[in-house]
Amino acid sequence: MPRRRPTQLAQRIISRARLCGVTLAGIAPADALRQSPSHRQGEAADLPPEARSVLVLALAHPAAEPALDWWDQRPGHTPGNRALIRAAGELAAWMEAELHIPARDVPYGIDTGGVFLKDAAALAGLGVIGRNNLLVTPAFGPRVRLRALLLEADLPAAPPLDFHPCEGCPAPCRRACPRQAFGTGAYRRPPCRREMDANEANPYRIQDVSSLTYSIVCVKYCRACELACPVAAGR
Ligand code: B12
Ligand code: SF4
Ligand code: SF4
Repeated sequence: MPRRRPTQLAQRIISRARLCGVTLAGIAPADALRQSPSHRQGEAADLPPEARSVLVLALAHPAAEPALDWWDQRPGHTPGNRALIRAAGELAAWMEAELHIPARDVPYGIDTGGVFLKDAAALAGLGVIGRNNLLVTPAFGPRVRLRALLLEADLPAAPPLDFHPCEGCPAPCRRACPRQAFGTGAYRRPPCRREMDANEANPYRIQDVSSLTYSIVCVKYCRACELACPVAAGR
């Protein structure tokens, strides 16, 4: 294979990610993630030393397709996350075979070796952290879900994003919260967690599209702070 400049290589990887079905992709240096606000808190395991770059994948979860987000007991848990896992697997295989870059899909949970995906996505230039405490992207607002791959290759950092959606916004995201999780200003986890517990206590039964004979039980977790954000809400 002829040697490519890192920028060309990064563009090629991002284009391939879109072919694998993700909506957005971006690359951040692993060292920047090691130093990010959430990773500095020390709740997560250190990134493995061989990781040099982080490829972040985002899948749009528009309000018109709520089922992408419904949580069930099957592997991957939501249709959107299963699509992201599939895309990450295909990309890792392609990178190893075509580019000879070792790539590792990162688990979702922080306690199982995952990374802080919003930090990674902000550093990869996909969006900014909004006043709803979520990644807000220019093209899909906060209505995206994330996954990451660790790459053993140095790739160029994304340029800083000139995007300031919360400036001057009256923050409908914060007023929409049914538990006043933003009552003191910053996001607080305990009230939000109480809402998630209430959602789990009220599961829904839906038809399994892959088999007309079974129905599955799923949880529709609260998305009020996400759906209330006007950024790209028409998509
Ligand atoms: C644990 C978890 C939860 C817990 C606790 C959430 C929390 N924030 O504490 C519970 C169950 C309550 C929860 C709720 C929700 N979650 Co959640 N959650 C996670 C998980 C697994 C880890 C997040 C975490 O622990 N963060 C650490 C805490 C301490 O930090 P934090 O509150 O996020 O705030 C940090 C950042 O904002 C960062 N930061 C702030 N400014 C800046 C600027 C820059 C430049 C950088 C780099 C960083 C940065 O610093 C802060 C302090 O560390 C991630 C997946 C993952 N592996 O990352 C999904 C994740 C964050 N959740 C997600 C979502 C969508 C939700 C919900 C809407 C529920 C739902 N329907 O899915 C709500 C939204 C709540 C909210 N407004 O924040 C998405 C976010 C997508 C997006 N657009 O941002 C993620 C990424 C999962 C996914 N499928 O993609 N979640
Ligand atoms: S509703 Fe406004 S303040 Fe809230 S995240 Fe969206 S742009 Fe920012
Ligand atoms: S997910 Fe629901 S409960 Fe949690 S902060 Fe957002 S609006 Fe509030």
